[in-house]
Amino acid sequence: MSNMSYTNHKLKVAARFIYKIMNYKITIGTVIAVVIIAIIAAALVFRGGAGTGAGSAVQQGIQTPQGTAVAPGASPVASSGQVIAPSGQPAKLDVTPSSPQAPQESDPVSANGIPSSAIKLTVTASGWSPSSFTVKSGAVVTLSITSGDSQTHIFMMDDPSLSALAVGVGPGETRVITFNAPKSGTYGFHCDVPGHAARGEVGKMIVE
Ligand SMILES: [Cu+2]
Repeated sequence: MSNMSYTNHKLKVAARFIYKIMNYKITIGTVIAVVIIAIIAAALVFRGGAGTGAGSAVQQGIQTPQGTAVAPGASPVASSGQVIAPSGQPAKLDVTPSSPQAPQESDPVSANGIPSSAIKLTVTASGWSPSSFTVKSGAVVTLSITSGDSQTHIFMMDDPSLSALAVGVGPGETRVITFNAPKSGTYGFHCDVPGHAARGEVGKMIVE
């Protein structure tokens, strides 16, 4: 073996070795890339479930054994159109808010997580907007309550027969509540934070 061919041979071995290493690196790189893509995909799916997907979940509704809820934490509506309380029974409106017999307020929802079916009420120190809304007796009603300023507000119906319909929101927060509208009549509501109703945070629900 001449010196030249020996060097050639060494180069070939080295080239083969580098090729193998590169191949190996490509393989590792590919695996890492696949893992990273999988993690990103999983994160997107997870975020979708909690955030943007809540929007699509709202469109489709959140399926529960009792029925479909418009937002996480809100009471589901059975196929019969009856809002179901955590007790498993039809939600009652003359009970303590958030009690097992009451329709439940949702977890905070993002602006684009507000169900399209909701009647959207915003409250600030200037009052409720809108300050009145109309629904049909027995109909499934979803109210979204938004604090439009840097204060905490509490939506509450005036009439004790609707005591369960209370929703508290922190500054800038939105929550929803779904219930079956009571018998026809005009029902006042107010903000239950001391002093807020007196400064004009009042409105009315008209049930036809
Ligand atoms: Cu208030």
